[in-house]
Amino acid sequence: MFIAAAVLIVVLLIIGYLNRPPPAPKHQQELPPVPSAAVPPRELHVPHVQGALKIDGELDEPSWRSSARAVFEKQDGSEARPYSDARFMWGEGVLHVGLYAADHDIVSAHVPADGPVWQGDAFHVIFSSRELQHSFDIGPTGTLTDGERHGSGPWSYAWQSGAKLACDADGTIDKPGDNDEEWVAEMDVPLSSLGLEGKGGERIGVIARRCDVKEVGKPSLESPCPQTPALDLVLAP
Ligand SMILES: [Ca+2]
Ligand SMILES: [Ca+2]
Ligand SMILES: [Ca+2]
Repeated sequence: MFIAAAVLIVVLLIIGYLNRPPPAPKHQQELPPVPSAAVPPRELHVPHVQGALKIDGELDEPSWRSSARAVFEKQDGSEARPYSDARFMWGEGVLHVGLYAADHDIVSAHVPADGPVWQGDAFHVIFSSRELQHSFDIGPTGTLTDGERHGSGPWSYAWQSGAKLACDADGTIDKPGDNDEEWVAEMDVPLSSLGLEGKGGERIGVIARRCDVKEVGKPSLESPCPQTPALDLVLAP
């Protein structure tokens, strides 16, 4: 009788182990802190794009010069080194996002879209509106992992934003010791995927982090990763 009960307990423990929830992705555990009410998000007016953009990872269209810009900071509020910034424009139902990362040693995670791209060098951009968050994790080879979550629930990477992304690197990705320069992401996010209609005066919260690793899967060189202030994007009329 005792042996049968012991066997039953072991079987139940094994079933419980096999059915355990998967571990939370690394970046879910390291999400930027939700800004406290004492620090209101910084309002950033997002201008309308002038002329067409070629989504090629080069922010060389003249319109990018007048985009809204936020510089990444260390935890003490000083400008992060290596330098990185996030740029925003909008128009024709799309939010244009430019991400610039100075980087001497560019490392990619070698994962497919919607994989753990944050194991390599990556940007993590999180848009928030009420109880809904949308994340865009971007690696230097142009891999996008986009996800959605309700409140503080789990991220669903089955969610597809329909964003168009291109990255460009000045340097050699995954070849250390040859002094790379920078990598840049240029992305068009459909405003409808963020719950916006694409009208002047609409707002959405955003915060972006940039993590710089020396090797795939290793912790970021700077912890916590530099990030922009919490921003409240306002679409200019
Ligand atoms: Ca371009
Ligand atoms: Ca996805
Ligand atoms: Ca290199």
